[in-house]
Amino acid sequence: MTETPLHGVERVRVLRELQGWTEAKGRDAISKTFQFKSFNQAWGWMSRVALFAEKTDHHPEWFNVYGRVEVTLSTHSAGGVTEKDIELARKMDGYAAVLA
Ligand code: H2B
Repeated sequence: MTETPLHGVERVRVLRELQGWTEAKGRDAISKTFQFKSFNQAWGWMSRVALFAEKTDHHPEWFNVYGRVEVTLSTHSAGGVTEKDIELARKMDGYAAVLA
């Protein structure tokens, strides 16, 4: 998997394929706010994501309040958004879809 930051047409295309992900404000990253029905559901989802993040050695920045989880993804070592972030975003969406 390449660590080249995605820009331009390629970046627009991958963002469009994802659901609800937008450009983060003020930095080179993507963001999404997930809303779950309870803290229990949010934490369960975060646990699944955490195991995937450890396995792939690629970790989210996130902020949780009860059922809400605000997520920002970027590849720190690359200074931007790479395929690794897109892979993690897809995984997050997939795990959330199971709970919806
Ligand atoms: N996560 C993210 N989002 N970006 C990174 O550059 C990164 C990471 N680097 N997780 C990894 C861990 C690195 O710090 C370790 C040492 O491999």
